Amino acid sequence: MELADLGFDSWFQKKQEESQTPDCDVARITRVDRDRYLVRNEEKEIPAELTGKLLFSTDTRQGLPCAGDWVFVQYCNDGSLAIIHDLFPRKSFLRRRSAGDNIDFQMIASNVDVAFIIQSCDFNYNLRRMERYLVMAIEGHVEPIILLSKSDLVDNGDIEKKISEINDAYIGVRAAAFSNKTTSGLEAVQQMLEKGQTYCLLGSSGVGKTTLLNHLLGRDVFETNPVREKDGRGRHTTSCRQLTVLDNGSLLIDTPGMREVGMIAVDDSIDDSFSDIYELSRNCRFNDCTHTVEVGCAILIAVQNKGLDEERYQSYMKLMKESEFHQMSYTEKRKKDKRFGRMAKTAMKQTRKK
Ligand SMILES: Nc1nc2c(ncn2[C@@H]2O[C@H](COP(=O)(O)OP(=O)(O)OP(=O)(O)O)[C@@H](O)[C@H]2O)c(=O)[nH]1
Ligand SMILES: [Mg+2]
Ligand SMILES: [Zn+2]
Repeated sequence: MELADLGFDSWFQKKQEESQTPDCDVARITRVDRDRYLVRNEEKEIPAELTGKLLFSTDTRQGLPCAGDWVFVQYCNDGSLAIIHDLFPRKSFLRRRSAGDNIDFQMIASNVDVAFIIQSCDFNYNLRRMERYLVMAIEGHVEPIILLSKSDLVDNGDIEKKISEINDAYIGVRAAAFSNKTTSGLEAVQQMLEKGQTYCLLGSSGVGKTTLLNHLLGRDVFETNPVREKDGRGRHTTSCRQLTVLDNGSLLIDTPGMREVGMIAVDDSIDDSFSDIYELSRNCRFNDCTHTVEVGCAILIAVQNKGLDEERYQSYMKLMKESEFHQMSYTEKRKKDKRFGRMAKTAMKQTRKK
């Protein structure tokens, strides 16, 4: 395998020629699991570590490697360990704002050509959430394609209605439905994948991202888990971001379903520090509960019953508001462009020009 097969194109070659790191090799980050990394080179996939210099010179999270990054490495231990000296500039990226922090971003993946924004046809389908992902892709110069999964759970009329709704709302964005269960529509998805191009699966937990990856691989390589029956919510099965090379030579990054509280994508670390509240929120009656006024809000009930500290609830809501504020600025940007489609089209043209 050559670097080109992993997506190393003339854009990156040029960056390499311009770089100040001549005595290093080049590899691509295939897996990030907290502070552990895997990289892939022409021959194999091996563990990697950051140099202390890189670690301590980076004061933002987005300065650290993410899945899909190209990096400058030196090998040690007979080539069984890579030391990451520096990152290549990113041609494109998927990232989201860290809540409670005005400037830092959490990187999801980089150097992605196409983002598959996946929602299931049943509980998970939601145009507003879809829009957040679309903005994320377009701002990162990534072409979005919308995929509706679990088409087996609804009838054909319903699928057609949803697809035309999406086509009306987001002009110029491709949308298709498929089922991992009946395999209907899977061939069409397969045909979207081109050799040497990088794709990223985005969407809530339980929509079937990893099941799709396993299908495309033709083997059950990665773990999947059933969703909760009453509301179709997933169990956060995939826990790290990982790039896989498919048989047809395309590259696919699977990601953990994003935790969305009240439809706001929040930073994992905040979610982690409020994991008790997060767990409670899974029992709210409505999927898009804002935890402020809703009947059947598990968080409000817990506050009332003194099962959850009122102050803790307030500080959680404060962080949520901040993150919502950031998201709102996206919507405002969008409003400036009268039509989302126009914005999408120009963004994609710019991406192709690069
Ligand atoms: N009916 C139906 N079930 C599906 C389909 N695709 C996936 N599932 C089921 O949905 C559940 C969740 O699938 P996963 O692939 O683990 O979902 P995921 O998006 O990877 O979830 P996270 O890793 O938690 O983000 C599994 O039980 C799958 O068998 C589909 O097309 N139809
Ligand atoms: Mg998964
Ligand atoms: Zn609630």
